[in-house]
Amino acid sequence: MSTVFTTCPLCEATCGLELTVEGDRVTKVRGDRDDEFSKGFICPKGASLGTLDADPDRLRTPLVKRAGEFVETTWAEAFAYIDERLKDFPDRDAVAMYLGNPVVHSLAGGLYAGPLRKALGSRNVFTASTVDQMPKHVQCGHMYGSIFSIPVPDIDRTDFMLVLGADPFSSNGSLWTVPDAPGRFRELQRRGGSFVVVDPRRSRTAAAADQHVVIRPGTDVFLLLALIHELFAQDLVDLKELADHVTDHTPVRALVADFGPDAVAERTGVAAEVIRALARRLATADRAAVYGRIGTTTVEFGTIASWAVDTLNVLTGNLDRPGGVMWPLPAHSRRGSGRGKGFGIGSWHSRVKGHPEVMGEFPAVTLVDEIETPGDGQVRALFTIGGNPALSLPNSARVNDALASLEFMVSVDPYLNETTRHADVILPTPPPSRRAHYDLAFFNNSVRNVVKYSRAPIPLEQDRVDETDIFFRLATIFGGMGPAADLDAIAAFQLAELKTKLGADFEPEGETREERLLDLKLRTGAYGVSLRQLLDNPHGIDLGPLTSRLPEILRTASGKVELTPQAVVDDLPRVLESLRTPETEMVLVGRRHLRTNNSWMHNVPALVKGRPLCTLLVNTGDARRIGLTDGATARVTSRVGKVEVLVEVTDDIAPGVVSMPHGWGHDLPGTRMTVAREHAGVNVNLLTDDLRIDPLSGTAVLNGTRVQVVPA
Ligand SMILES: Nc1nc2c(c(=O)[nH]1)N[C@H]1C(S)=C(S)[C@@H](COP(=O)(O)OP(=O)(O)OC[C@H]3O[C@@H](n4cnc5c(=O)[nH]c(N)nc54)[C@H](O)[C@@H]3O)O[C@H]1N2
Ligand SMILES: Nc1nc2c(c(=O)[nH]1)N[C@H]1C(S)=C(S)[C@@H](COP(=O)(O)OP(=O)(O)OC[C@H]3O[C@@H](n4cnc5c(=O)[nH]c(N)nc54)[C@H](O)[C@@H]3O)O[C@H]1N2
Ligand code: SF4
Ligand SMILES: [Mo]
Repeated sequence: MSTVFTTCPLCEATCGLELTVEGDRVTKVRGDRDDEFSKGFICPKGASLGTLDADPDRLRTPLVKRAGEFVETTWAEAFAYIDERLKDFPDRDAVAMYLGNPVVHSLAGGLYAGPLRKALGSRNVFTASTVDQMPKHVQCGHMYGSIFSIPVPDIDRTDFMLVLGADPFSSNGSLWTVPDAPGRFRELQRRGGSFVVVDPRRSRTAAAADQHVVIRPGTDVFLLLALIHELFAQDLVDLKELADHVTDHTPVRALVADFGPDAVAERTGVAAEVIRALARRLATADRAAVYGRIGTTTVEFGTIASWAVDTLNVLTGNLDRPGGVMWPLPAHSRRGSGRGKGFGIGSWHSRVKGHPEVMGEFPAVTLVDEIETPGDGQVRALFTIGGNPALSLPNSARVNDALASLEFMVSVDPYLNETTRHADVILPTPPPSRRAHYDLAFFNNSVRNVVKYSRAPIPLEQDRVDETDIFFRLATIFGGMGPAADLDAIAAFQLAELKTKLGADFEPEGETREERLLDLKLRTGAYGVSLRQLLDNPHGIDLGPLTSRLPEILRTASGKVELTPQAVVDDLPRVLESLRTPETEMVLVGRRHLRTNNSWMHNVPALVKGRPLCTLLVNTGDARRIGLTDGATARVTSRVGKVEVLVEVTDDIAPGVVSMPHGWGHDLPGTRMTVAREHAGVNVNLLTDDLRIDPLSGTAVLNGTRVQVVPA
């Protein structure tokens, strides 16, 4: 029996875990009380890591489909088969790739997702970002010149937080790495601060807040613009030390002129007086932070709403200031020069609908168009990497049909699920206990500068292949090097190149290719820490509170924060037009539960036990009017589809709004997820509309879907 420390890869909170390992099994999981960052915090998902890890449905061996049936094969055969089949698709745009959420949670994704995309060389790359946070990347690209420069609330030092469309008490934070978010919010209140939550639902976070502002879904953009309006109207604009680093802020006043509190009150459902008071509270707090998440990004005006969030932070002088919103500085990164080329989209366009490329990818909703539409460049083959588009993309019925029509499909995924059942080859990834961990993505979003590395708690079995090697192998196959290239030789060559580029005069150390790469990045990084130091500190190293990074962080051509990007200015008339269009229908929104993780953790018994989690929340008054009772079944219809779902009647949801979580609907044929099948639930994305997107970012509108609800 041994005790091993690692980081939980299941959500963005990056909690330290203490694992008890007996033989090849994790027999106990606890929060690591000595973890420098999470200090022992753990949630039910992390606590179930041992069961998840040992899930008997988890695939161990590659599967290949022969005459419609999956059969086991060896790794060498699987890779050789993929290499062979790819020869049928000389036009690289015919081969698409979809990268899902777990890719950002692994060392494999962090180091090799980029090279993998590049090696494929197809314009048809899609990721879960365009059903999620892409508006935030685009906004930060426009304002700061870099899509990854997303400022995060400095919750431990703030006095006031305004939270819109996020439920960190359930999601544990997103684009915001904040282990024990509930504890930090409570600590904020204990030291005399407060927080306000804007949400159509009384979420767990809203319930704990000092004030819950109930809003009509999809209308945060109007509320945010009205708050900006009020800062000017009440003479509350004060950029403080920011003034030198921001382009002229005075034009903003005219941009929001039509969005006064009285103009937006009816459409948002938020009284004008509430908006005025909120603006004053935000501006008069010593240190304040505005934070928006899913409810502000997967909506019609996601990019404008995201711009408005940070514009509020700028106009109150809270950007880049302790207690405001700040940029972390990860140990594997370096400081910048403060200037760059800026950001743009549309270097190329999608074949069928002409969508501009954003961050080198197309909107996930248009993957189906590219598969369905014949002609030159039609997508006929697909690689899904850690993604479940069959459940996670809007208009799932259409997605499923499209996946079924592909000539060739490969999935890098540990499960035979709703998506991978369509694959010709499944390459299974090892469980969390068998892999090394370093958070290349989330150290970029964390509320303190921290760094931690852990080796695989249990060594990988001989007959298995690490996900890093799967990615690397696929990249070499895409690159035309065949199914058996010498990965070590290629890695050594690449490491040498990078060494020269970074001007390193030392030999990177480590047991694996990935360790040597990390060591190089770390030792040439901002703090000069080494892999060796991280190995000596299994609970992580605290590099201190966030510090100001202006102007060094900027990559704009002007060397300033661009407060009025042209793309935003050009889209505002569309926002105004929408404000003037009344919206009276019933609308559907999403939610998350502490015990879920998108579509793929419903196979863990402890996480799905008890009352069903996949229910339709209906307001008490609406239920009475429609004739629905608690526990009844409702039929919900939208433009794209129809589902029947269990009803939960509650006052926690606003009138005129219904809420349903995503990631359910596990009753499809041909999958191998025993527990999930028993708790199948219903796929909400049979209702969400693939034709509705935020055009500035290509992001799907998943909140605010118009629906009709009747008893089934
Ligand atoms: N209606 C509605 N739809 C939504 C959302 C919503 O709020 N409402 N949310 C959206 C958001 S924010 C997101 S991020 C997407 C998620 O969309 P996806 O990323 O497409 O879906 P996930 O459910 O996260 O599926 C993850 C897949 O990765 C596999 N997997 C698990 N661990 C690993 C691993 O270590 N390696 C690899 N290679 N694979 C692994 C799982 O088996 C599963 O197949 O869903 C989006 N869809
Ligand atoms: N437990 C758990 N944690 C997760 C996940 C999970 O599936 N389960 N998924 C992970 C992923 S991939 C992501 S992206 C993050 C997301 O993290 P969060 O954004 O915190 O996600 P949610 O918990 O869905 O919270 C969104 C809230 O927005 C509200 N909402 C919906 N529409 C609107 C609107 O138009 N306006 C406003 N103001 N509010 C609205 C919903 O009622 C809900 O309370 O969570 C991550 N963490
Ligand atoms: S909060 Fe997230 S990182 Fe922490 S234990 Fe839970 S799932 Fe893991
Ligand atoms: Mo997400």
